[in-house]
Amino acid sequence: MNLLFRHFAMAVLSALLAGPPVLAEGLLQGRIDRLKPARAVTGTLPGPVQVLGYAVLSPDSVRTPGGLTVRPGERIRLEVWWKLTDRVTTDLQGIIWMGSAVASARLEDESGRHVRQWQIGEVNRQIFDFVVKPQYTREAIPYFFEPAEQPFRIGYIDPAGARPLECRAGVIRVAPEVQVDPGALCLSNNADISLAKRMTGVRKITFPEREPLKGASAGNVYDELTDGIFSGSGNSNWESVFWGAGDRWGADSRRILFELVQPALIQTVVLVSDSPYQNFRVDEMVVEVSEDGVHFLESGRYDNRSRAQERGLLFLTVSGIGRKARFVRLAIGHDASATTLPVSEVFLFGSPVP
Ligand SMILES: [Ca+2]
Repeated sequence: MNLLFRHFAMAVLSALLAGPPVLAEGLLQGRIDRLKPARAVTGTLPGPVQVLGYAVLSPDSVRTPGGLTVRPGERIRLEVWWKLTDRVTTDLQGIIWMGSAVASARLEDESGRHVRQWQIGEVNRQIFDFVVKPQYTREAIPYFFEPAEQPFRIGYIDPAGARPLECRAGVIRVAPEVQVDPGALCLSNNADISLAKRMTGVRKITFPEREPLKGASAGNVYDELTDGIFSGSGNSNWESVFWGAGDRWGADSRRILFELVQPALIQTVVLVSDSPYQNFRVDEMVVEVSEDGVHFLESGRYDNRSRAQERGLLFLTVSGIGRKARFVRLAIGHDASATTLPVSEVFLFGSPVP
């Protein structure tokens, strides 16, 4: 056991023992061992139950130098440590919030003893199954290169009052929703990408057949595609361009053409569509590349039907393209139930070819 951990374990142990000892020594050692991956939370609130800490238990996750990393959409087990500090007479409901995802269960220990049956000072853990779903905002923009720590909250409510009595923040290290090769650059120079990872690789954006409409806060339909997902208003739907539905899939009327400054090896294309309503969304994308602007070659197709069931930011992604191009053309489509195709942003990733 390394010294630092021993220090941490002793600190946790003294926190657990703040009340009268309630556990046999062997049991306690077992609990301390279970706390190895835990992150402690500090401070107290007036509620009768405190959150001491939590641990992420996820067999499918990978350990990276920065810590345990989970993937968006992954179902993980979150272990929460509760401590009863005052008498509880009603049912309480433990809750985990992350973005728009919520996991909730009656607050109880592992053997099913409800918090009403606990002794004051007692510490227990409870496991929540939980889907990792980051919620993106102007303050928490999507990322493509490295994992990032995403906040979540642990708390509980009194079902009668429906009022959170306790709420604590934690973080989970979450891999990018779309992972881009760390060696690539953002050729489309999108404002959401750090300056070190982007360049002015696009000379001109055009709409070969028909310009889209402007969203409520869009400056113009060209800049809107690269000025940031939440730029200006902070509302990713207002910061979009729109096409109406009604054209058959395969029609050429909703295409976006990027002319690059110089040839580049195109790796990944991401089109971000904000879908606040079921009928506002883009379902399909075809990526074509060309060296001369005349002969185009289909290089990938996004067609994930399950996206039709999801709201929020949809990332239509084609990766592993690996083709040299001076022109990249995207055609977008929808299935029968969509009426409006919003495009918030388009990211082109790759490397310039000298
Ligand atoms: Ca935008």
